[in-house]
Amino acid sequence: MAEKLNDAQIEEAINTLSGWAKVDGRDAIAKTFTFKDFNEAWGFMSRCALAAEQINHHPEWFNVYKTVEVTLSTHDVGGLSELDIKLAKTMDQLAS
Ligand code: H2B
Repeated sequence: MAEKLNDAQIEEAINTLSGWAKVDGRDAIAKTFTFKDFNEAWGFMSRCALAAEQINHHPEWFNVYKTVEVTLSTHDVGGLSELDIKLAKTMDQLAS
């Protein structure tokens, strides 16, 4: 079972990420990815879905045309865990 990160750990983890920010009023992080078109956005989502399945940790996301709004949180612990940080890094790699 993943362990819930405390505030100091969250702060430290966010500093290792690019473009991710804490969500107001919730233990979660979010980032909006913008692509050239729907094809690229969907390709990104497909690659992320496979990566998410591999680590059994899944994003909350919302897609409109070429933008993908992603929120990461660990539902099992009611907050953020290392799994969110790991998935955020993987998504950044898959977007570039
Ligand atoms: N994804 C996320 N984001 N948080 C979780 O707590 C979580 C998950 N738990 N994917 C996993 C699946 C769990 O529900 C299953 C039973 O392993």
